[in-house]
Amino acid sequence: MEKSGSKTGKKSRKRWITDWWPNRLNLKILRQNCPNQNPYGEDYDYAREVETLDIDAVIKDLKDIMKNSQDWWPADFGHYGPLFIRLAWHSAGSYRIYDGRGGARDGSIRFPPRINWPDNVNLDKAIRLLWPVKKKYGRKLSWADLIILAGTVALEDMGVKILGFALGREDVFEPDESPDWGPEEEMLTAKRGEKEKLERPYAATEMGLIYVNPEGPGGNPDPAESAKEIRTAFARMGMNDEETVALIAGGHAFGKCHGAGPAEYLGPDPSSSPIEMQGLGWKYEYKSGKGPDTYTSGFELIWSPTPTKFGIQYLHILFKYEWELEKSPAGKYQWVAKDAPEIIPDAYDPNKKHRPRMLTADLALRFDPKYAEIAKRFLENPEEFEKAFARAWFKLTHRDMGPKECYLGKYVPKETFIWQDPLPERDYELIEEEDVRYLKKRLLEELSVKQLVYYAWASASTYRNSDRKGGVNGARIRLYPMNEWEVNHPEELKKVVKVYEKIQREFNEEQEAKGNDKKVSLADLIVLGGCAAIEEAARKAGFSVEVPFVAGRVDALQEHVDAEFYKAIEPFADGFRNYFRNPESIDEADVYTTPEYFLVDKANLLTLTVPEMVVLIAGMRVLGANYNYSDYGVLTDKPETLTNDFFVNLLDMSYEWRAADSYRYTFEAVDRKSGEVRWRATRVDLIIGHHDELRAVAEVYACDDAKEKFVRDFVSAWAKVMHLDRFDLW
Ligand code: HEB
Repeated sequence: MEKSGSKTGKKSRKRWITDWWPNRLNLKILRQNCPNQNPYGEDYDYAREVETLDIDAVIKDLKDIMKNSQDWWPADFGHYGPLFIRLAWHSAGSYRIYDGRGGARDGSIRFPPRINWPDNVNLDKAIRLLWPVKKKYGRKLSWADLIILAGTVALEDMGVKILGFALGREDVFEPDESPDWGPEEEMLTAKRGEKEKLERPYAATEMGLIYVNPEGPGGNPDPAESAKEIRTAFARMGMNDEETVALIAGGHAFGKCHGAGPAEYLGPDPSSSPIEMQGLGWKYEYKSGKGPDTYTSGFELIWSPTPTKFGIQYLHILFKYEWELEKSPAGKYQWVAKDAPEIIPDAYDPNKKHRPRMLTADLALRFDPKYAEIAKRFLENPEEFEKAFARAWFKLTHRDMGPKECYLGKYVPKETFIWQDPLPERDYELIEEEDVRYLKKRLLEELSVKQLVYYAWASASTYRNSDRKGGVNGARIRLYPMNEWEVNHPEELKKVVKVYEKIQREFNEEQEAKGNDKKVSLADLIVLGGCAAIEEAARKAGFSVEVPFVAGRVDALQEHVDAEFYKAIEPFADGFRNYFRNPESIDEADVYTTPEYFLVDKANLLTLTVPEMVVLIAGMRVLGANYNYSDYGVLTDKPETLTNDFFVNLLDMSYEWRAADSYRYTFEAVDRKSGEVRWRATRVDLIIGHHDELRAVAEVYACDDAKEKFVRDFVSAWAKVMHLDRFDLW
């Protein structure tokens, strides 16, 4: 057998299971970053470690290294600040609101695919320049925090009055494979035509970019068209026009673009570079290949006469001159200011001066009427501009960290932002054991098991660990826009909420009458309803269990809800409730469009393991908590009873399953003997019998000795989901 890279020069590559069966549902995303793979060990607690960090010492060290140019990668203008800002921005800027993935919180810009993206050329150098700082602070300072801190300190060092900074981003030790970044076979696909452009859910407009092509859409230097792309890309990042203009104009106040020579001298990305490069990539074999001879993006330009000092020079120049299309030494379209004097310094030669230059994407801020209006306002009001930039930068770099409770360190800003999912402060006593018992009884008197389970799940399962947003706390489900989400049965929801509110009111009034300061929140009540229903359903199955419950949730008001955000993320699939909005879109040849793919995707966002996912599906089905309370997958004759019937009947060979619609979304089980239709189910149900690994789990729970195990495991998986957003309990 030939080994890869053998002396004959012939390369044979191993084939992986995903190569042979590309449409096999991949469960690997539920098994990532296992605690035993963390070299710091299983009881490493980053939050505790970073609390003891001397952040002022780190800031001082950062300011020193920023101005200490290294021969192996010299600093333009003697300052690494602009490079560090670009690093932080590219670390944070891959975040997309759609699923909360990407972003800076886990430091995964250090790993493929992100480190290899064409957009991230030479950020490997930026990370290496930070190594001495990382080395000095070790376990107390994650790369993820260090990268964002470096960019933020750079801004401050170059004159921006920043808003603050929060620590608390814990590193991963393997790349997160859950974000679907788009097809990874080819980068910069827009060149192949309109159709190839990345669609939702992807944040970028082209593969390999974190936002847009700087040269213009697909390399076409049209500023107005570029503006459209920027608007789309930044909206997917959750940024409005004002934030977008502030970020670009603020960011490009600094630094330069690098494209000193032709692209063909540029070596491969870090992962494809030879072993002696030790993780660095993009070796540039043109002249010295560094300093004045650097190739990063292939553009060669400097925006501002003061590239290491914050200000409105960029905006001033943008509007002052007419712009002429030219090509960079690397042959890329860029713009030069017509009839402008040479007012721009050189990055290395004090005797050299340049004319101002811009990217097509920069001119978008002038040639798009909406952007132009904002940009001019900023130009005329420099203080407003600085404030808007600082706010947008803070949001950009913190929005994937979750609520303020997750922020650590002494520089956390006092101000609260709507995108942090703020909650009011609790100013009453918590309910106690006897209240819990009483309230559970009340809930069961007024609502059915399936209703209680449905709405507890509907509330809690909005949580996504990617950006720690959503969850049951705040009882936002009763507020706009979640109260209008199709998956929440808006009409039914209204009625159910009234019942919860009635029970809440009665209880709280009674407490007040007794002179107690005790209250129950709607959010706690919703969770308690789930507990009561599951305990009741387990009792009916012959098991006595208590579903773990920790009181302490509060109720948000409408003003606490980031309505625009929650409107944008309305789910179109929730396999746990057998909900899938567009069966027509199912393409079995492309696993990424199937309901079962989105089931695993959601399980990942809920931090579930494979067994937890499987056991939850089975439990939710027998409890009847389906969308529209349909009977899909309710493979039991005793609904609302917590039996392992789902597994038993799914694996029962007396039935034969057949597709029941042309989309192959729903199926029927026919009794092999009588020919009668016995059950109905969806792809999400059947995948559990089809997929080898899921079936292996299902077999465990279908066994005669697993009835109680099923109940216990369901209860603990359920309780986990109900408490995912309880950052106060960490
Ligand atoms: Fe930027 C740079 C593009 C946004 C910041 N940028 C750069 C470059 C390019 C770009 C091409 C060059 C690179 C090299 O080196 O060559 N951007 C861009 C675009 C956009 C942006 C297209 C969208 C529209 N930026 C941005 C933002 C920020 C920034 C938002 C922040 C905030 N950048 C930046 C900086 C720099 C850049 C700082 C510089 C770097 C150096 O100097 O190194």
